[in-house]
Amino acid sequence: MCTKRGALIIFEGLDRIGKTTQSKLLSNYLSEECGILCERLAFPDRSTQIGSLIDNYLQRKIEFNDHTIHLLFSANRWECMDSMREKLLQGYTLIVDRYAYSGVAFSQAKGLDKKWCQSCDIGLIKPDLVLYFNRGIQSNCLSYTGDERYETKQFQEKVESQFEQFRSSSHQWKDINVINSDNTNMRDKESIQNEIRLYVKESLEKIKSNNIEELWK
Ligand code: NYM
Repeated sequence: MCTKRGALIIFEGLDRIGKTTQSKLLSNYLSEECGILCERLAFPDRSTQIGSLIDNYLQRKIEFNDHTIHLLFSANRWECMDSMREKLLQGYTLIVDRYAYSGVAFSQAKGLDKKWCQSCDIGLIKPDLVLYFNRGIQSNCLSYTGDERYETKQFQEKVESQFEQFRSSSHQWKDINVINSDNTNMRDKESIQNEIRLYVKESLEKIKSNNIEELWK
């Protein structure tokens, strides 16, 4: 029997911008209302041994230098590639909270070289769709009071300007504006979800073969 492969759909953006809520809503919608095989994952995947090192680093329990932690984030993606490829070929659509774009944007915000950052993730599975949660650079609607590393307003602004570089670099990249047009409030969850569903539908329809491409090649 010939099964069409699933799609790789990535949610990207700053911390606390609503990616997790929206990716869960999408995953439930696809599996429960559309009957589409679907799984949701997140990077970092804190359940693996490498993920546990990353978790300890983010919680400030251990230290790594910036290059080392970048490599660990990348390794954490690579260790999942075989099972992700297998799932896609079985027909599962994978909804993934963060991917290599976060890897590059967060490390570049710390001053690491872009080419070096990207090189570690060359050859990962190429996404069919990247939904970038965008707040508009001027908005103050998000507040950062978290305890994890990186959760400060100042650092998030640096990350945001690094994310910008990807926006026009790929036709799989779609901006989801999470702030209302008056720039004062978050848009309601339903309208964001409806916009996401349209992009996802379009992306699923475009998959015509089982071919899986490689990222940044
Ligand atoms: N992060 C995430 C990175 O710095 N590099 C990466 O490659 C990835 C995938 O980890 N602040 C950062 C972004 C977040 C933090 O992610 C934890 P989350 O989605 O809050 O679990």
